[in-house]
Amino acid sequence: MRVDIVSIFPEYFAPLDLSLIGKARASGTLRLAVHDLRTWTHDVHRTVDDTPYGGGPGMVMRPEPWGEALDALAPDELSPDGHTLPRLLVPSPAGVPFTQAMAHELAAESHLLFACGRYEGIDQRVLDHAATRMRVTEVSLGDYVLFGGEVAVLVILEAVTRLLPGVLGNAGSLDEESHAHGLLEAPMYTKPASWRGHEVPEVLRSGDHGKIARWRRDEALLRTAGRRPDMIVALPPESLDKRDRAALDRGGFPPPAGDVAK
Ligand code: JAH
Repeated sequence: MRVDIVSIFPEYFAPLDLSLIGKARASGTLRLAVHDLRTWTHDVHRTVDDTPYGGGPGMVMRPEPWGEALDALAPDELSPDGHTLPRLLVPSPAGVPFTQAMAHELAAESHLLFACGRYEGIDQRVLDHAATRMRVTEVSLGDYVLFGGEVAVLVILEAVTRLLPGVLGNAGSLDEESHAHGLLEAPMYTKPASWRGHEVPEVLRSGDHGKIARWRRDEALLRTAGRRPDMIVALPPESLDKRDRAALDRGGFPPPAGDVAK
């Protein structure tokens, strides 16, 4: 997979040299380049922002440097290797929610291009113009505001690159993890069996794999019902069998109408 990132703070991406993402880069699984947006400015001050039309606080990123950056990194002509245009991703609090499903979708792309906004964001025409030539997705990690899109790109790339073939050593762990099955995971334990007066649940030490699987399923259901009732409601009804329903029942789910978490 090829990944290009455009930012006014390319130093933010130093962590991408580390750990498993660093290894994926070293092995050639991931071809990643970080670009300074100011490369595509032409004034002495290398200006990237200006005041917003219509007034209001803060500054908006000027369209011209972004236009040149996207022209350079997503050229109209097909490249010699015949690759298609990149998928442009723009982190924004106004984007569509980033999910594990979207991480899988992005892991199947051959080329991702990330545009990191700062200040109050990027002039909308940059995205509107780009959308006439390539797929553009404004993406949000959650309902909070950051200084800019850089940290969001680190998060998205971590979620995506760990899904690339050969990046995770233990492929089995990919389909058992939280969000793969629409439930939060049961708690995990390792040695020692007793630690500071807290014991590992007896069932996990029983060696009865059927009982362990059922216990983990019940814990996953109860945890999800308590912390993420929205995820229980979103489950396809046929994904819950009688024993699942009994577990949720014992956990007092669903709560009586009107009794919503504040
Ligand atoms: C803030 C550009 N949902 C997380 C998120 C993503 C991006 C931004 N904020 C929050 C952001 C300012 C400028 C992007």
